[in-house]
Amino acid sequence: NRSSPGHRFREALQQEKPLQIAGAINAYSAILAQSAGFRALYVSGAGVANASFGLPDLGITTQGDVLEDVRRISSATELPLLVDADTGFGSAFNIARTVREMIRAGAAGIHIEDQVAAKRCGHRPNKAIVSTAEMADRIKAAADAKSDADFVLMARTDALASEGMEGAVARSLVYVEAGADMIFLEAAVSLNDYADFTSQVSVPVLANITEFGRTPLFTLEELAGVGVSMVLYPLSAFRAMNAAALKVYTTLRSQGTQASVLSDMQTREELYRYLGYYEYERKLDALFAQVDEP
Ligand code: PYR
Repeated sequence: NRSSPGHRFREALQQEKPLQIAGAINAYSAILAQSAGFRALYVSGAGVANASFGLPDLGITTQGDVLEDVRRISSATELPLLVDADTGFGSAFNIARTVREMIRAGAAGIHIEDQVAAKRCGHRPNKAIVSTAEMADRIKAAADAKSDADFVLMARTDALASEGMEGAVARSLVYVEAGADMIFLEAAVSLNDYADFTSQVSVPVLANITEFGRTPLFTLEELAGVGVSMVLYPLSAFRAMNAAALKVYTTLRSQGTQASVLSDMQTREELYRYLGYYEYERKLDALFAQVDEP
């Protein structure tokens, strides 16, 4: 489908090499990221859990929780959205439903990972993964449910930590065979890891450049040099927003005024500009022009 979000994601992948994918924690962040020039956005599972529910990224949020955020974000932007679907939110029929509902919610693609359902953040210790066969079944169920051939089905492997490069490559080849269009290699620790991986896996590969995790903050140029096709920044803006918010809250409590932190704030004028506020207001004025009473 040439106009589908999945098709637009694949177009973006052709236009930008590697494709930078920005995490958008909510609809307004999506507007900001779009205005900064990104061609694709990301809905992070950790982000949904942390920001929308105040919960850790431990597989606690549900399919419906993520879908609600996807609907809100996809409504606010033209950009294609890659969505974190954790382990698919259940067994085969649940995974099929995840794919159908994600398409309906406006997602361009999802990634499903090979961790056990009681998943952990990809950059934390003691992750456990399911068998290659079980993960292949997840991918087959998802691929079979695609109503749009362009919808992107990405398999994420967390195998590097427990099975090393050999395991991660062997698994990924099986996942591609099962229907994965792209691979997310989670928690690589060196550029050599990516070079090694991309030389053996022929589909587009995503690098997750999340801060304070196991992967160093490799630059776009470095990642381009080792065959990476997509570079993800899932929570970068969110972390900055959180630090700014805490500073404002503590300043209000300690100083009784926000005067000293005004420079950390986006102004009302800027907010209105990104929202197109004045156009809405003009429309309102035109629609409900003052009619003089007789
Ligand atoms: C997350 O942001 O939740 C990822 O899995 C990358």
